[in-house]
Amino acid sequence: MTSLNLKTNINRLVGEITIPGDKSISHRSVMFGSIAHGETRVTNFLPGDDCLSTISCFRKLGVTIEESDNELRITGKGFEGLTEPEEVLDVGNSGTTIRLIMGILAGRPFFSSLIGDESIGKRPMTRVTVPLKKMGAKMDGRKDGAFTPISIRGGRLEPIHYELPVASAQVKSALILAGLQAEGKSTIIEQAETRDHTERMILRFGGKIHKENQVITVEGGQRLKASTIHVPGDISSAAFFLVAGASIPDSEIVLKNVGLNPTRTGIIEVMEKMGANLKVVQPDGNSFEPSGDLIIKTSSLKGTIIEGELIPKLIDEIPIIALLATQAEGTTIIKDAEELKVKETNRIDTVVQELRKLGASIDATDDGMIIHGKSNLTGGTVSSHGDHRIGMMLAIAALLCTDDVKLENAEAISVSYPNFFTHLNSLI
Ligand code: SPQ
Repeated sequence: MTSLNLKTNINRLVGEITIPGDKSISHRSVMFGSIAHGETRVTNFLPGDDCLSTISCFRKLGVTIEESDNELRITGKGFEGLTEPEEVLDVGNSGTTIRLIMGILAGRPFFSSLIGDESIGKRPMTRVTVPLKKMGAKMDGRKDGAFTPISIRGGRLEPIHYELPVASAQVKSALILAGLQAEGKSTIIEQAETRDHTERMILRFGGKIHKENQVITVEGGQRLKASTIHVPGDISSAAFFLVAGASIPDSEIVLKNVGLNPTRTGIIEVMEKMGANLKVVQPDGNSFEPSGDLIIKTSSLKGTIIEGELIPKLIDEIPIIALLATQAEGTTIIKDAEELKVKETNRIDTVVQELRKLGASIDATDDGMIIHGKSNLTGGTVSSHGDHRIGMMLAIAALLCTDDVKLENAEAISVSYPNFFTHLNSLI
């Protein structure tokens, strides 16, 4: 457990950062590279702990993955090239790895078992195991299949017609990956649009998938072909610097190479509504995943309401948006976000608990939080609770604090942003 004394009382942040690769797209590039035929090359892959767990799982499934400084080379032999693992597959802290890999393993004619860390052991898996079992996979786990360890004996799959009970890109993706192996056409209906990186990957790897009004259809038995993937920067990582730049006086930060997939840009929408001085420059809408640069300057902010269909488009940014709201005039209400309770931590509780320690006026509700601004933040000892996004939010909060701040469990940050502190220090 690493404790860090954080930088506090910062009165200016200036500079340029190239945002590291998107975590969701990095995971999927390894998965699709592994189930496609031929050599896939991936540049700007995120070397965070979560994505390294995905590489390790696919190596145990018999896939050759070579890493050099700037590139991953994955030799895929199709779904049928995956082989029975001799060891347990350890997903570490990564919900994306475990839920998506279940969709792949459900259709493979062999036995596999999945474990993860303490946090993964508390995250619900029934949302994936129930529909996959309906398709014909044999799966089990602790508490009737709800929690890790999970065992899978995959095989022949029936297609599924399924209305997702939660707005979750991970559940949707697991069913699409199983649907690609089923005998016939599967239909998956989303209740709210969630990140669509899996759908975009299928097209990039030469496959077909159809989407209309949140109804997705995918045919089984498609042969995917290797591709080249350039992973754009992660908007969820950029979010920490957007909030820092908007809240700290005399600041101007340029964030290069940020993914601007419209299913992920909810934070831009909210910050604009709050009055942020934020510009999107040089957007490249032609790549399979759009990207561009962002410029954020010190802003005079006002409170807002964040709810409904916007929530899945900024779900991972809510901890840092809560901090932003402490620096806005008036009240901010976040609702319809009960999914926060089943992330790496219960992010409603951890955000409220830790920001209160620093002097914020914030209350938890059943499905979100209410924040009263503008607060002067003081100091204290805070903890990431092992959650990377809580750790980074607290490091940005410290910049605004007048007294000393110590962060416990700081090592969690390497899950999604290993060089976070190098980038932050370069702006001070
Ligand atoms: O992978 P993991 O641990 O679930 O990561 C998180 C995060 O904050 O990085 C959530 F805790 O992001 C999820 C996100 O919340 C990544 C993801 C994806 O890549 O498909 C989808 C979202 O989860 P969900 O449950 O809504 O599908």
